Amino acid sequence: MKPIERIDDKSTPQRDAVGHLLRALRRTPVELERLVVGLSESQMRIKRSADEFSVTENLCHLRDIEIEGYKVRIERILAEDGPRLPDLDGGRLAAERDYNTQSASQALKDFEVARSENLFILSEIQKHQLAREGHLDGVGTISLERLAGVMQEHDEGHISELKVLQRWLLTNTE
Ligand code: NI
Repeated sequence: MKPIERIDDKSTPQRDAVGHLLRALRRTPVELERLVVGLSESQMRIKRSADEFSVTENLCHLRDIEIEGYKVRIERILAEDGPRLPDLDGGRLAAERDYNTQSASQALKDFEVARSENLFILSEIQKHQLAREGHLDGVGTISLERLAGVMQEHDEGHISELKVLQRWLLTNTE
């Protein structure tokens, strides 16, 4: 059966691409919840190796990047002309903030709130505002629309990592 899509008379190919992106961003919290179901708090803290994130570290990382990375970047691109946006070092934050001692379920809740706030802004702004740009360290000039693409790719990377980790935890630990 064909999925039912909302028909919008004013839709354009560009709007459709953005709509697709926003729907993907909206699915991430649901995917994450699905990936942690059945795992205990102690399983979620297990690291397969020193340089891989545990489930808890992944969730804390996604939360902080959403709040201190994407939320700040979206707001600054909208408020300033071509702001210079610093990169965030996820590995350093994980160590400094001792992610693995934090609550995974709280991190996921906080991520969900921040994600829905970001989606609210991205879905409410005018089409021309999606072309507004900032300069992201290590990436270069980036439009708001491209930033949403970067968010989606970042989600995708961590979801794939969590899928492998979840399978491994369910097979190798209790
Ligand atoms: Ni990351």
